[in-house]
Amino acid sequence: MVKPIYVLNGPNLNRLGKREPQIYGTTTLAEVESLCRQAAGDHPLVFRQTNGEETLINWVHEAIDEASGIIINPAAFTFTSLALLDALKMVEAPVIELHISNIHKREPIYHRSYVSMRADAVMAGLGPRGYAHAVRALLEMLDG
Ligand code: CA2
Repeated sequence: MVKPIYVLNGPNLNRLGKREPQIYGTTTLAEVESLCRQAAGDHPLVFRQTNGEETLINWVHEAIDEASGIIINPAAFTFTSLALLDALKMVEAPVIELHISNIHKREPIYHRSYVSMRADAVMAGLGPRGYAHAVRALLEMLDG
């Protein structure tokens, strides 16, 4: 049985498309999910968002056994959560860290990502369509 790709989203991303469109665009998270499903084609995909650190960590634990790979936009937990980094270190499958905005173009507090210390690839600044690119990239990593 083919294991699904897990696309996990952190805090405040449920508000995507509803504020700060100059940074994050006008695409909603529901539309991002559709873009991901289109890009995944027949490959199964689990798409989730939470505002809670504990929930995000529990989903990473679930993905250890259940996922073929993870695309994660940890939002603010990127810069704060050693617990999330520790959970991701337990994952053997490929992990792509994704940000809608280019975090390196922003204030210095957005420059140090704990998650990047585990991620196999980091994508930032491609807007909401970056998710579709990330799904295609992950499928290539799984094929290769
Ligand atoms: O660019 C990204 O994808 C971010 O991970 C989004 C996070 C931010 O903390 C990171 O620095 C970069 C969350 C931003 C706040 O949430 C919003 C959601 C929708 C619209 C505006 C803000």
